[in-house]
Amino acid sequence: PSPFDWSDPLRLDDQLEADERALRDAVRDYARGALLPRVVAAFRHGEFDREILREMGGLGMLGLSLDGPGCPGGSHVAYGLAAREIEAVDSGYRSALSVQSSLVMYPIHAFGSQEQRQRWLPALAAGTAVGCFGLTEPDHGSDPGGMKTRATPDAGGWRLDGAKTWITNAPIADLLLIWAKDPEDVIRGFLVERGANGLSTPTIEGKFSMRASVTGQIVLDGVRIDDAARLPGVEGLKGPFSCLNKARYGISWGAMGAAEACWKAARQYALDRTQFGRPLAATQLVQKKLADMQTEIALGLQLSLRLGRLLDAGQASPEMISLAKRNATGKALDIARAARDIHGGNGIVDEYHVIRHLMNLETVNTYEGTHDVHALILGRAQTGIQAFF
Ligand code: TGC
Ligand code: FAD
Repeated sequence: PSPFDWSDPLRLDDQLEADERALRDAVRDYARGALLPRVVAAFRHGEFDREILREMGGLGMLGLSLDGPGCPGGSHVAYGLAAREIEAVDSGYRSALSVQSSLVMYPIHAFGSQEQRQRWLPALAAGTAVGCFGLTEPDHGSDPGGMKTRATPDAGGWRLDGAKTWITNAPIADLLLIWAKDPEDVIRGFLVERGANGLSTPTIEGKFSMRASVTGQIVLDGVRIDDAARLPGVEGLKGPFSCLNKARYGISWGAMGAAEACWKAARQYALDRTQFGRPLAATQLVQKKLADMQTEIALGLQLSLRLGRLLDAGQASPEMISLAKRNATGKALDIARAARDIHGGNGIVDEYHVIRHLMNLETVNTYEGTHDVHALILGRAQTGIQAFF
């Protein structure tokens, strides 16, 4: 038999370990069996079911690459494979996985005290506690270093004042990781719990993208916390950026998962739909579009796998992650658009899924560093010239 499989042209499957394949298959069964049947209604009505985090926790998907208390202790590659399967259903569900794992559990694991690890990691890994990551502010998105949120020493603890926006899961989070500047302008991380006086988390309404994910603001109006709620192990921008490295890596797999879903839907549609007396798939223009999708996805997945292996070996750099995040999200957006086009008018209906992926990928291309910000990171790394300002 030919070694060529159209759906896995570069034989990614052969490059995985047996436990990685098993994890991938379990997540795929869950995503297709439990998430796909509810996503159309969730997106239509703009609802995120927090039960999903408990389900992910039950399958050992939260904090997958961490070995802290209650954590599964898998590889970065396993985490990426999970992100790919979940995002093949919806980027919003993968967002929940990314935020909980990379943006909340990872910093507690890497920079938290023993008490913080013991208290939060088991509950976050089980999905019984929901976390969120507050970095972006209304006036500081791509330049988080300019943040205005303040942490002021107050009777042995801290007082937090400021506002965060565009925060995934803020309205439902039990634990809010807030990045704020101290009086010396040093950025520090603080673990704020739901119920704190002066804390509110209004939902952002009117989104046309990521509707199956809840997004909100975080308003901190003199929120008082103990010093024990400060992450002791890190200060400066490298705190939040270290978390972003992990999440951006996962997104590189996830965006390819969404792209694969669009590609396969477009291929099937083109085989089934007849115009001018023959299937759309029998036309040269459509075959070229399918070949482009297949090529970019095969290359993108190889890139993510290579990066995952380097991360597992402790040899990856932020620039490699920028390259992968930027490539995957930009290419996935192009693929989703072409897949929508192949579906004709049906392509704009949610039951065909591609328009939902397309709208979600607009966010994925923007968050965690926009497509252009990652170009500037790569441009700086190869020219030595800072072009942000
Ligand atoms: P710069 O001067 O470059 O660096 C400041 C300090 O940070 C260190 N650093 C990093 N450390 C670890 N990993 C990285 N990737 C790092 N990048 C920088 C750097 O070494 C330096 O340390 P030190 O000790 O020398 O002070 O900082 P800059 O202010 O010039 O940064 C520029 C830029 C554009 C690279 C950066 O600001 C950036 O990446 N902007 C994009 C912002 C962003 O990605 N926001 C994401 C918000 S979270 C989110 O979107 C979650 S969505 C999740 C979901 O729902 O899935
Ligand atoms: P801006 O920074 O204002 O950028 C606008 C445009 O200007 C972009 O095209 C950008 O590329 C361009 N631009 C900016 N600077 C430059 C420059 N120097 N040179 C050239 N072009 C430039 N944040 C969190 O902290 N936590 C979360 O959980 C979170 N979840 C999110 C969920 C959703 C659904 C969305 C949409 C966003 C989320 N974000 C989150 C915020 C996200 O990270 C920011 O939207 C992103 O970093 C971009 O910031 P901005 O929206 O302020 O855009």
